[in-house]
Amino acid sequence: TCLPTNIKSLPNTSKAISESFEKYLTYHLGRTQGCHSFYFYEALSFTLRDRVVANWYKTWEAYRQPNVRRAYYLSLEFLMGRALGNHLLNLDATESSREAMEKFCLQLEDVESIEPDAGLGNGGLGRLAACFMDSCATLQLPVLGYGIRYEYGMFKQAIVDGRQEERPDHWLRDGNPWELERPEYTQTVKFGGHTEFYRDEHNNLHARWVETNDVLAIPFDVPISGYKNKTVNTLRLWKSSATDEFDLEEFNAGSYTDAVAAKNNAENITMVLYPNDSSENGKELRLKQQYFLASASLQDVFRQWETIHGNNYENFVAQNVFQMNDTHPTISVAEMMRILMDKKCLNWDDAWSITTKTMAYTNHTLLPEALEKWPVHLFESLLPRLLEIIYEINARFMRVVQQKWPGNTERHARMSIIEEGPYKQVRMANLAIVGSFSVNGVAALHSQLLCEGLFHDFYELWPDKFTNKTNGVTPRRWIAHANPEMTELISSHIGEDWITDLSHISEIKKLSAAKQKTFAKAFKQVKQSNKQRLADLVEQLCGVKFNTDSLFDIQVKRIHEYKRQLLNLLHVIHLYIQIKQGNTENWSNRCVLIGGKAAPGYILAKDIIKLTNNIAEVINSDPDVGDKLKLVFFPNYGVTAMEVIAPAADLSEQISTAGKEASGTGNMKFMMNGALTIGTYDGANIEIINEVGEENFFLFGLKANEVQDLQGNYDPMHYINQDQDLKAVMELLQSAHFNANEPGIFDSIIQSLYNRNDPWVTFADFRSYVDAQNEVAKTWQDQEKWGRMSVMNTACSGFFSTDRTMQDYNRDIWKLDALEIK
Ligand code: DL6
Repeated sequence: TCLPTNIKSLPNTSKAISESFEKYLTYHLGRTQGCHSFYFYEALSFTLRDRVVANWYKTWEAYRQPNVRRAYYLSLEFLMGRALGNHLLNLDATESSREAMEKFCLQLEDVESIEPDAGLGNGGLGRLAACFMDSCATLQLPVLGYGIRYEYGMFKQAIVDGRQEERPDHWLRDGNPWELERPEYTQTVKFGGHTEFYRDEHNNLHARWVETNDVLAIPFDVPISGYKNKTVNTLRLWKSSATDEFDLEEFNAGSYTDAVAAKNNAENITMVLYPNDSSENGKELRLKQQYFLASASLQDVFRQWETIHGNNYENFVAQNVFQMNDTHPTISVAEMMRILMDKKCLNWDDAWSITTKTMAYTNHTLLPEALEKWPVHLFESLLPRLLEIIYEINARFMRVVQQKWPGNTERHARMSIIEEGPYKQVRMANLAIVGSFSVNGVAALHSQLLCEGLFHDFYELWPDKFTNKTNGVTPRRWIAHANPEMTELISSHIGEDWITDLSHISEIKKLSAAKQKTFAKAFKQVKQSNKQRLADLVEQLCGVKFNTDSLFDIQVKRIHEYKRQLLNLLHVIHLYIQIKQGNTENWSNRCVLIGGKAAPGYILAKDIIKLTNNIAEVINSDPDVGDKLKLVFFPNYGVTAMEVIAPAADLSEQISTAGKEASGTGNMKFMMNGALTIGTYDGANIEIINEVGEENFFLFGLKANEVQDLQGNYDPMHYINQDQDLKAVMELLQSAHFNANEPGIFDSIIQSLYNRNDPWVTFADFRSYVDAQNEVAKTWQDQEKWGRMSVMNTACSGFFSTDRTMQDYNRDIWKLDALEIK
């Protein structure tokens, strides 16, 4: 053919955008005015997508060159949120699109608000992956994301009678203009069957996996544009689909419908995201999802490799690196071995050398219960060939351990990839560590605790494998997009460089005294206007009026005992008691907002939501309380909600039990947007303190080692007996004041707090938390001081950009060259 290979970039002028918009709406979508507003969003998205296609194509071309080293980010979760606003920002097309929309009497913000969140993740881990993708494109790093195109994303949380109800999130129902189906790159993924051995013409023994149930993996590409550059990276999401072959036996036996129905099993693999963030799922379908992602993605990488290099894998290590996001995709280690040995006919040693030089693993948790293990019997039936390979990896690894620690059977048992016991299990973290050249944690303390605790044995064996890579968040979404007024203000003082190099944001500190003063004043005004935006949303969603002069005190994250929303609630009850007792001299009015989803099977977390709503109802309707205190549970917290919440926060609650939160990234979003943090010495809080100084942070609570020492000696009554405030809070809670018509509903929460084995030691931190909160209230009285501290938080947030995080990964692990797209 003589089709053009040089696709031309399209102009971003408002005229060009409005023409294209009209064309899409009219001719492609066949709609006119009066149609459902989704079509406006769709037409504008197609218009914008057209404007990334040329550069997308060029980026692929550049990455296809023979010597380009590439990284692949393998993740079961990418919590992308909305795409349109992000591309508008990156393409510098916001104002021209706004103008274009006005021609059709549409508000750009209204059109943007129609887009459903791509909620393909649970929380921190998935959102981190999304921020990484953004930073890699902006830094022009050749990184390809591989994930799953879940038909149903993270459930929608409805609050009914104060309780969480889960509603399906069929985000793809109306179509997704941001994806491009690529059926030409479909892969086949095998399940079931058994292994067969055979000899080739040179009498070498090989294995092949036969009589399998095959499933097709169809890729859908999502463009990831860099900020005002020409790089457009790709997030490749796999959808499962049935192969065209029917079960002929069943078909011929007349069970046509059964034969067709069996195909549903294949389609089900990518149907739904598992909504558990910190406990393993243990479900067969989940293991299928993990293998499906690993197999399809690795095959895709080999396909691309072979189109350029044929069957020569000599340089494969030099040009490819895989980053596994938690244990979820770590079956990739065994799958890589299978492909290299069974498909490419390499011997074990060569295959193992390639695998262990290209795989890298990031751990995201310190909770042992979140480390995935899979029953061996599941592997046996679902992935028999992979299990054989894992056994062989383990046998060889155990020889290394035996050599290093001869006869130390306890250590051998701990390090083995296979856990013995009533039923054997495959330990995915052990497989990941053994199969990778790099293992990293996500904050300094987390990485240190991994080496001292969970992964200590492995650290002793391979100390050089372990590093820290402190998390970050992308300043494009979390400042430039979410907080345009603050962006404008900062840029007007220090220029725009900070958007792509956040270390520049510290220049705010160097402004002349006079400029600092005007800056601080304007900064406060911006905060006020963002608070109004949130107050309006809260009123709309919760029916509660937030006074924007009050301190906005915010805790949004997954609901979990270790994150200690309960500690926050105990403090709220304490404040309520103070108000009722008239102890309100020098009072600082507060609006407390708590939001987050609970895993559907996590009953106690769901009770915490109910408790929040019940307390809120009592407080918000008590005329004695008025504006002194408000409490809301913000429903259906997610990425888009955070874009409104973070810019409006005065106080960010990061109050996990020390040693339990791997990093936290919400803390960084709040800090960037000028919130002060009240927090424990945990996760990335520690690095926040290092950057901003303890004088600009409200630190409280036990340190990780103190929490550790307390385990086994924790006596909740000790704290109750010596603290009248805590006693009063618990008495009120136990008196059914907040559940007058629902007796006993909070008994399990109360019991958990009184439990001597409470791993989260909530009572132990109550006093220092309340003291720190009193300090917060006192500081709030001095608005000038608060304002200075607030500016300092933004000015010191430079370290927490994912651009820095990606540069750290790249320097130490990936070693990619940035590629400028011309
Ligand atoms: O690394 C991203 C994010 C951290 O910021 C959180 O501290 C951590 O809890 C989260 N981890 C997970 C995985 N499982 N668990 N628990 O979501 O990762």
